[in-house]
Amino acid sequence: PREVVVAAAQMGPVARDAPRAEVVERLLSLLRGAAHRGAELVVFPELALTTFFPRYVIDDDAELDAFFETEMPGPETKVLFDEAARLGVGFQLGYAELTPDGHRYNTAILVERDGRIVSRYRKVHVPGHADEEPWRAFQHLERRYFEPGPGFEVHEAFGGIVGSATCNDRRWPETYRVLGLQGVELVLIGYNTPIHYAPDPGQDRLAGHHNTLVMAAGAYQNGTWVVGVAKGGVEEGVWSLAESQIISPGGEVVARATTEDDELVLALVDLDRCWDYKRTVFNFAQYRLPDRYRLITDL
Ligand code: CDT
Repeated sequence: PREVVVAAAQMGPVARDAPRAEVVERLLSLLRGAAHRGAELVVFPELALTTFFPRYVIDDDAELDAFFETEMPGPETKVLFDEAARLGVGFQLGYAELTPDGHRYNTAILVERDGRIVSRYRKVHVPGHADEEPWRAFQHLERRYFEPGPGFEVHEAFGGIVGSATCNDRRWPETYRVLGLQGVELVLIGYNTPIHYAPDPGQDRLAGHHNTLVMAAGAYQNGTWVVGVAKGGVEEGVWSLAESQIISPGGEVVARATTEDDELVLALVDLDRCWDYKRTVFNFAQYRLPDRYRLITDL
């Protein structure tokens, strides 16, 4: 079997003024713990290096830029790349990316066990709002700070076919289906999900339910493993969902976090199990009828 031990490296809160070096130290500790337990791939959350800064209105460019990385690895993150390569462990890391030509993305980079950068995914579904909305208890200004990325790609890595998605992407069936159509076997998803949803607080009590619901559906309907990794807990007064989890192609949660802190959630992921579904009930070539789906397949 094509087996890979995967660790979801959940993080607790990161303070607004936390120095990068201190956060990287936490990532190193998770990385070493995961390697010690046999992990070959460690998945860190969305925007793992900083607090979830879209909750703030930031007008000062220098202040905003301090939350962004202009190179990866950069001076503060190189130690993580070096240690991972030394341990022979790959990883996915979410961070805010500022490109040389001034574009800003909510990005996740995938790094192989030998330190090679496999892919750089830029979040497609950018949620929230662009202008300050003072009636909210806290802001969700991702649409002020990030452009949508170009789309979903898969890559051969860790002995299988791997794709990435970020937070809000996981709520959209198109995310998994576009990856599924490229044969994805392992989808890696970091998230920061405030439990309070200001436009409709009635949804708050369902935050955990929706998290598992969408990832399990995406896994099953496309015959793929899904790894969901939170930055959770109460960060600068805002409570975010933890509940990191690893979900099989049958849609079952096989491992799940039990805290809202830095915590490793490990599973032995058998990539061959994807084909139980990909060659039967979800054999796309045999059963999909795209011409009946015109409304979603034609722009
Ligand atoms: N980071 C991120 O994308 N968070 C959103 C918050 C809610 S907007 C519906 C999420 O989908 O979890």
